[in-house]
Amino acid sequence: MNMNENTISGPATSEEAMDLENRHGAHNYHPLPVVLDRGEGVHVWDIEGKMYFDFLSAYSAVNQGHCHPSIVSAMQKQTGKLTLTSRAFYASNLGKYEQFITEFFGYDKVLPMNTGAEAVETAIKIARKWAYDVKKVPANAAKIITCTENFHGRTTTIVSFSTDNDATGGFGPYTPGFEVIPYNDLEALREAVADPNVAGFLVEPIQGEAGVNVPHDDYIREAHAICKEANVLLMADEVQTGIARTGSLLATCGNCSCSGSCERQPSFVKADLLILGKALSGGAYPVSAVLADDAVMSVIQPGQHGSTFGGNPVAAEVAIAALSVVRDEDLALNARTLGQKFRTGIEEIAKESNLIKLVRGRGLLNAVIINDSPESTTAWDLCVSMKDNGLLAKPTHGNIIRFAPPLVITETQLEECLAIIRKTFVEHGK
Ligand code: IF1
Repeated sequence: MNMNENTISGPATSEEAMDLENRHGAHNYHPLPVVLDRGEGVHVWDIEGKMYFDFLSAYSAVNQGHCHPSIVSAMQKQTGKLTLTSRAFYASNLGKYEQFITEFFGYDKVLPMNTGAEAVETAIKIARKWAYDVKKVPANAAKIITCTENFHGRTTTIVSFSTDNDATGGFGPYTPGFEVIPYNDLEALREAVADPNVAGFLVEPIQGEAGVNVPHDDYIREAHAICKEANVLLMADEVQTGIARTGSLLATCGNCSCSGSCERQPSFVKADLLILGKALSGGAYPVSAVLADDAVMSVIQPGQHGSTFGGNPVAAEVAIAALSVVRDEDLALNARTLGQKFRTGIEEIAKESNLIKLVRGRGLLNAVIINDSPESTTAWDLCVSMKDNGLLAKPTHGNIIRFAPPLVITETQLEECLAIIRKTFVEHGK
């Protein structure tokens, strides 16, 4: 390969691309054997030009569809003007973005970051600082309650409270100050927050990685009440469930500015710390954020937190465009309507295929539990067969397949996808 050329010619085939990744990349993933080269809306194409329906959406980062034209054009326009200033100086469009996103979700302030894990780490720091400065918890004694089967990212502090040995094993020593309680268990939460040193309760409104674990309808609302009673911050990790994925703007769904077409989720609450990422940029750029009202966010003073790229000019324009798409195309309504159709369609297929144990989810965040042991390769084999039939999905844990298409999917496309899933499962089950 001639390194003098200003562009390195890429691999000509999928095989070559997989070989290059295998030889030169860390082996921290086990991807499905498909090499994606282009994306548009709900479709992606591999190097050979084969088209697929994308039913992973980059783990709910591409809610607005691949390469949404208004997000791409906002990004292209800003990239040619000013990409990065650092926060050492003001930037002409950061305040505009901060006003847009805080009004969009109904909070006083936003702290802009880049990845979901960074936003979770930011929320942990804010909650701890609030505990010391406001709740008067003794120094270094603040505790944060989290849940079994949580997934909040992969930093060493975050994996310190993971209950998944793959995520946490071999990365000690672990960060102290976290207590794990069973998910969807209000009594356990009530007991845990009785400790006066508890700063916050960090929770996913629906556990994505755990296999789209949907708690009972009033879990988040009741949890919020318990936290309020105990002077504990509710820290909602909506990195995966937020931005219309579950059929409303937020799975916790506080006071937001969605067009009002979304029915209020049963757990209609406003988290004290709202953690966003992924689809905040429509998958075009790493953008994450933590939102809070002044009583909480004011504990952070200059020099106490930040990041080089946090709130950069490109992120600001991309996020405004991405959120505008969610509002203008009413993606929450589409997710709720077609999500119900998806679950009904899977239940119909389950009548013909003994491979389906159950389907669960909310909006267009769904998972199918496969009727085989978590140690079996059935879920993986089904995903490889669906790939051959033109639909990309991936198992989350062992025998659970997550289905999460871009929220711009149409009813006709959904029916086409259900036909592919049916064909694959019925053929596989023979
Ligand atoms: C991978 C999982 C999903 C998240 C929630 C924070 C983050 C995530 C609720 C961190 C990220 C991603 C990470 C990605 C795969 C994907 C994932 F399988 F890892 F667990 F979606 F379920 N909170 N989830 O889901 O955000 O730092 O990644 O921007 O690590 O392979 P991030």
